[in-house]
Amino acid sequence: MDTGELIIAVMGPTGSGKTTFVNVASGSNFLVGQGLGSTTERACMTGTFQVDGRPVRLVDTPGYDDATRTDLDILRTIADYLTSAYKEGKTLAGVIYIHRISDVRMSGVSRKNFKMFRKICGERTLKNVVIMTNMWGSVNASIAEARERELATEELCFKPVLDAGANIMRHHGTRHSAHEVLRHIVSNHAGPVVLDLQRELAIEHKSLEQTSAADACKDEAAKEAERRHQEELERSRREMQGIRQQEENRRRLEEEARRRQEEMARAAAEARRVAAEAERQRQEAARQLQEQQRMAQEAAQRAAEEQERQRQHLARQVQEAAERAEREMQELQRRIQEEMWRARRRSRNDCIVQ
Ligand SMILES: Nc1nc2c(ncn2[C@@H]2O[C@H](COP(=O)(O)OP(=O)(O)O)[C@@H](O)[C@H]2O)c(=O)[nH]1
Ligand SMILES: [Mg+2]
Repeated sequence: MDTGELIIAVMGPTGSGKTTFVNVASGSNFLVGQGLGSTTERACMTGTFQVDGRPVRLVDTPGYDDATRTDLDILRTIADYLTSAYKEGKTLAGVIYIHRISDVRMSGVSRKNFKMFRKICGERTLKNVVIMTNMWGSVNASIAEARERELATEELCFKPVLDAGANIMRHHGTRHSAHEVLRHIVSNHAGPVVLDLQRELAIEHKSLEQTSAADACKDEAAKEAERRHQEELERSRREMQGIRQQEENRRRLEEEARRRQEEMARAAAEARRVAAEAERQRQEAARQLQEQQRMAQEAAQRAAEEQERQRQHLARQVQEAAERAEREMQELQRRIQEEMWRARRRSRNDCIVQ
């Protein structure tokens, strides 16, 4: 059933701006991602709009991201849509793969998305593929141009698909710029494009798991499992390190507390020793003072006794001197008395003689 409509699928990593581009180009109002939980989960087709007089519809698709769903789950969503569209005769005219020029380098998620994209498209459809860079306004122009050159010339980036016929174009966020990109596909259109994934599923009747895209998914899933395992190991290692660190911190704190306790005990013992020494010195000083007082008292007593003794000795001497003087006086008086007697007698005798 060829309705004359050209259907173009838009693919790329989550957050690359697929829904924004689809809305700008078609005037649709699909939900644009603003954070977790607001990404496109199913493939959805816009209404018809005109590019150079040709009816065009765009298919917005979910991107592979590590956060919410498995790669195979997302591939199944895209595959279901593409297969039923193919069976309904809604063949594609081309595919746009979006890459943010603001990305400093192609991250693991970007590479995974691009690898899956290549598996979905296959080699034969690449001339109907446009690698579209956007977000040019978010980065310095010369840096963006250098990145674009690198993306176009690096084997690990877009070089292989560009060599095989794909084109790289810029989108500047406007409807006009979006239509420039679409115009390129519309003007290149030379018949229905059957992607490898559509061929394998709708023509070769393979199961999804048998397709080369699912195969790549399995690789990715194994890598993803390995990556998660490594992350888990790393987390456990960090946790162990954290526990060891905590243990070490606890041990260090305990050691510190023990050291402080010892220091405090030492300081308390020293304080006790100093207090005891001060008490001993105080007692010694008191004892010395008492001793000195006692000695002073004894000396004073001795001095008083000596003084008394000397006073008594003196008094005795004075007494003795007085008694001696008295005796000598009496002796003298007696002698004088005698002399006088003697003199009186002599004088009486003299008178008698005469
Ligand atoms: N600066 C800038 N931001 C954009 C552009 N396109 C999309 N965005 C922003 O990028 C985020 C993801 O956009 P969205 O269209 O949901 O990406 P999707 O996950 O690929 O569909 C949103 O915050 C958009 O506003 C663009 O061209 N320039
Ligand atoms: Mg989206």
